[in-house]
This record gives sequence, structure tokens and C-alpha cells, in this order.
Amino acid sequence: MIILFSTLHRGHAPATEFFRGERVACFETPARAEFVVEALRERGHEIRAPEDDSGAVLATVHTPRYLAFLETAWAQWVALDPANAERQPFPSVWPVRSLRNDVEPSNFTGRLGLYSMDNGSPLDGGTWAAAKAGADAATSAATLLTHGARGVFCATRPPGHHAGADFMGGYCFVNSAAVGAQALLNRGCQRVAILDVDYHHGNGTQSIFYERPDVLFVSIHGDPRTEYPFYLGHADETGSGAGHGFNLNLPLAAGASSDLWFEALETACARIVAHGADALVVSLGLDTYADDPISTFRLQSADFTRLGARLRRLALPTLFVLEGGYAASELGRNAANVAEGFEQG
Ligand code: SP5
Ligand code: ZN
Repeated sequence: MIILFSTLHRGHAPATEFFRGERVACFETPARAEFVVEALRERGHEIRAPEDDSGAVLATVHTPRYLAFLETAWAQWVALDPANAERQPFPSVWPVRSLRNDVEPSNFTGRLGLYSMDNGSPLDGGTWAAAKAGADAATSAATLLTHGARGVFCATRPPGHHAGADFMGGYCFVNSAAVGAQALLNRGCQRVAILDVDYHHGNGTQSIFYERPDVLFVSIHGDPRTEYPFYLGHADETGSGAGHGFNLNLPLAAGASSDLWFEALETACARIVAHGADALVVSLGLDTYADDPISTFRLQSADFTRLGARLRRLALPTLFVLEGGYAASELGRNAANVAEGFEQG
């Protein structure tokens, strides 16, 4: 399988996040992508750099004011105080119900909160370049798939599926899976399906396509009643307007077994087949792994091979995008198992 990887991800190195009132080392580390790309290289996959410039597609997935903020956020932060170059900003105030989000504050903290869903996504000097490279990988993968590749794997970070049209969150800034789906449509696909298997619901991806019938969104994830991102991902969210019926959430209770997870995968695959999709985007979170430090599902490494093989049976050009997964040293094996299952499936 062709693997798309950019070293620009290294410039996004979030230092800490909040946990029970303390700051702890951020779970979303540069080492994650390095483990993944090394394991894929060792198993004989071809590693390439992204080629396409995703700029035009990005501008249709995200809002202009959000992209403008993201591109310049670090420079704005450092302009406040040169010492900020050595520390990473966190939002501390958000426009929740009854507060206005239509007027962009000129204050940096005001803007950071406006464009954030949580305080768990620290910005770094290379965040924009890393996230843009992830989107470039997604559009490059779409190009390769529409020229006959059967599967392409974007070994990119930061992840993207929590990022909405105009906000970051959950370690995500740019929604690469959404960019990939839109690029596939732009390159001639009629109907695309996105299957999100990250432990956490892909609220950003769902919201971007919620009113559209051309992109089916299907997600298997921890029940948002108890699991992040808490405020989206329930089974009764089925799409709205023209998109009614084109959103399928399959929440599972925290601690759910692999058997239950693969049962949900069958339901998801049946819905993708019924959609008549001509291409598939997989938001590949590996945080369903039993030893993931922040999640509670119980997939074993061999289950990732089974996942890859099952997806191959859909017989669709398939764009894999790395999302979450925090058992860093085991991510390589689990990612490579998905790719191998898919190729040998
Ligand atoms: C892409 C992705 O997987 N984003 C996940 C963001 C989750 N952010 C909240 C992390 C909460 C960590 N809780 C630690 C519990 C340890 N027992
Ligand atoms: Zn996740």
C-alpha cells in the first residue's frame, strides 16, 4: 500500500494537557506517527511525501475566518510576548449558549476560545504546517485512488476528526478525513462513505456533512454519555435536511468487547454497501486497542488485521487516515496490521 507521510508533523509537539486539574504530558505525541511509519516501512510498504496542495479543498471544508486564524495563530501568540515562543496557549473562555460567536474578538484569548471546543488541543509553532500536510496527504491520496490505487494510508498527525468547519478540539485542527472525502467527490466520485472507527465520536466530520446526502458518515465509538466528546455521537443523530438518513452512529458502552465491536462493524459495512459508495474514507483511530491509555474498548492487535480484511471485502478504493491511538509503541504494529489485512484480505 502507498503510505503518505510528511516530516512536517514533527513541528506540532503539544507538551501538556489537563487531567484532573493537573497538567500531564500530552498523549498526542510526534512519536506516534514515527512508530506508525517505521512499522509500515519495515513491512515493505512504500513511503511517499504528499504532493497535492489541498488549499482549494480546505477552503470548502473549513470557514475562511477559522483557516485565517489557524494559519497565523502562533505568530499572534508570540507577538503578544516573545517569551510565548517557549510556551503553548490554551483557551480559557468559550462562547457557549447565549454568547455570540458571530463577532470575532480582536483579543487572542477571545479568538482562541471562539475557535476551540475544548482546552485539550495545544497549539505549537508548527501546528498549521503539520495539519496542512495532513490535508495535503488526504488530497494526494484521493488523486492516487481515482487513478487506480486500491488503498492509500495517510500516516499523518495531528488527527482531524474532532475538528469542525470552524473549530479545533480533541487534538485536531484540520479535518483531513473530510478533506479526503471532498477531494474524492471533486475528482469524480458520486457517493463517498466515511467510516470512523476511532474510539471517540468524529463530531467534526459528522457536523461537516450532516446536511449532505453525497457523503455518508458512519461511526463506531464509545457512548458519548460517558466518553469524550460528550456532546455528539448519539444513535438518534441521523442527518438533517437533504442529509437525513446519511448519518449513522453506533455508540457502544465503555468497555465493550471485540465481539460487540465487530458486530457494529457489520452494521456499518451493510450501510456503506446500501449507500452505493464508490469510495471509502476510513478515519482510523487505533485507540480501540485494549491497552490504549485513555480508552476502554478491547481490540487486540490481531483484530486490526481482521478490520483491514473486512474493509477490503467492501471492494472500494479506500483512503485510510490516521486519527487517534495513544499506546504509542504498539501503534506501529496495529496500523501495519490494518494495512496487511487490507492487502491480503
Ligand atoms: C483524535 C482523538 O482520539 N482525540 C481524543 C481526544 C480526547 N481528549 C480527552 C482526553 C481525556 C483523557 N482522559 C484520560 C483518562 C485516563 N484514565
Ligand atoms: Zn480517539
